[in-house]
Amino acid sequence: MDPKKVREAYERGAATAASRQSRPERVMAPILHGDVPTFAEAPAASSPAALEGAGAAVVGIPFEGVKLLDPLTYAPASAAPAPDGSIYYRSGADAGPDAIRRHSIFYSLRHGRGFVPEADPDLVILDHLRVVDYGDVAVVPGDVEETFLRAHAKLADILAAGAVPIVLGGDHSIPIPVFQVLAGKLNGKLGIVVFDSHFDMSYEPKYWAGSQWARAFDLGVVEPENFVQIGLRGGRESLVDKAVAEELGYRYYTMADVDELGIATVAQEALETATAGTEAMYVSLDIDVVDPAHGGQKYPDPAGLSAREVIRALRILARGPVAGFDICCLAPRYDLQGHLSQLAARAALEVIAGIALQRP
Ligand SMILES: [Mn+2]
Repeated sequence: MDPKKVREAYERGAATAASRQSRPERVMAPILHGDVPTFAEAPAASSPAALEGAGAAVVGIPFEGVKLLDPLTYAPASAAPAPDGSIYYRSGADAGPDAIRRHSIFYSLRHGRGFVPEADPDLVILDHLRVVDYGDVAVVPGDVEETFLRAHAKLADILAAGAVPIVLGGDHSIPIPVFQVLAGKLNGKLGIVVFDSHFDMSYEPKYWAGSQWARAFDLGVVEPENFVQIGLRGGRESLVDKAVAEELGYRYYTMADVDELGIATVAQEALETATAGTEAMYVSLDIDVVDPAHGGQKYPDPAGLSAREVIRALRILARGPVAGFDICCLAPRYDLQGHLSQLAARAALEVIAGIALQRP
């Protein structure tokens, strides 16, 4: 066909459609990969140069972690069905970043430019902060060392641009590369606030969702007096972990403490603890701290924080010097209605709002 006639046919077709008031063109959301949009339709940053001027950079670390081979407690991620006798086989945190991004479309920055009235009645995130999505770390399932090397590289790009990493996990090993890279950039100390149902105070294995805080203390810039855990509960805590927590002497709040004091008091105290004499604060949200009524968890432990409590706590903490934030242990395969993924997207938005509020 004559190329000129091809073009004319297309133009006539478009004119006919326009006369019938059909939508003239599709607006494509920025797509990260497959059917996954960028976080809240923020621009995709596909190179370090594209991070320039960003105040917050979302990055996924879809790493399931390393499992211990005890069929009564944990099982290898690749084993399906669970081995005989397994009472605790749930996985799927590697699908967390995609699920959070899909649900974040509800908070598209194109919709209200990041208007978050609860954070502040006049807050419009994009008036203060450039938000970008730096994609995912190319994880290597089962190879924690290589995965963390790759994570280091992407996180270093984000910090070099002066942006705060908003990290979507992955299991609870994924804070390790984040605070390792952060520690290298700081002159002073780093405070850490952890939301979790569990102590996670193992010393070994080296890189594991359970020994991550030992690796934080190893850095030399995280002191127990600036370390806080919120939401511990249930009948699965380890006596060893408790003994270690008391040896270290850091402050932790069980759910019973939260009930007694109220989440606002707990969050305010945590902010003061994590920022006393420190240069910056890292916040880690293991989504299993939220009540499993929402579904979607690797390690559901009933009677956790409500959605309102976790958002309120993050709002208070995000007024502090947040240098990094992660959400981990979402298991989308158990999030049948998507409500926990939605809450995770909302949690990330709340932290970004707090960062925006501190910018001119
Ligand atoms: Mn946990």
